[in-house]
Amino acid sequence: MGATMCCITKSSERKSLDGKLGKKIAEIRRNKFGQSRLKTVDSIVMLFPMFHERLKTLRGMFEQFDEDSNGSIEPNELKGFLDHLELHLPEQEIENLFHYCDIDGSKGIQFNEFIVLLCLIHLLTEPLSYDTSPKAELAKLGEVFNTIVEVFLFFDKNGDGKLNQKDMIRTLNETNPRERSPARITKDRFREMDWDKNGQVTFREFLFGFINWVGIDVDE
Ligand SMILES: [Ca+2]
Ligand SMILES: [Ca+2]
Ligand SMILES: [Ca+2]
Repeated sequence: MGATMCCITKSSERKSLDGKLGKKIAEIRRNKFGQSRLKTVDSIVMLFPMFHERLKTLRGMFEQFDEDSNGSIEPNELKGFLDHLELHLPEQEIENLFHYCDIDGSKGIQFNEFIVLLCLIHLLTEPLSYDTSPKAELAKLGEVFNTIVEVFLFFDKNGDGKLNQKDMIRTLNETNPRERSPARITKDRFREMDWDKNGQVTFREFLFGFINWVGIDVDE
């Protein structure tokens, strides 16, 4: 018995995962609208130590499933991980998931891409019974991933599910002068997160750059 992830990778198109994720994020935006605790850039910077600590604890999980210890999770290792979570997916869906998370195309999922993978699983799987231990593990992390979504939504001023230059400038201008140049939240940081350099930071790119942003090295 495992959670169904049927809804996550039904289409063979990788793009459909982006679509599903976008939909889910829009749904969270609707439900949370106006209730976010995050009102200022400062309130986000204050979360960094928590993110740093919580995400670092995932390192152990990552190493456990990187069976050959080469620093990345290959397709067979991903399968082992999904089995552990009792997510039984058809080959094709595992392949789609793998390619979606292997953002740099290295044919392996490194630690920063593992964060993308976990967040994806968290957001797109049914919140079924979190009674078995592997899922309880993931449920504990749910709060962290929900908060990451909140941070993303804070920056996504126009609500189109992507961060662009305009969103960034607006965010930085809205904050009070004292906060105007916090060390880690700058336009440059967002340019860095724009992996494919198309001027927009998707949620996937945001996650991909996230550990670096909060100060964890991929190889740490
Ligand atoms: Ca490996
Ligand atoms: Ca990779
Ligand atoms: Ca981009």
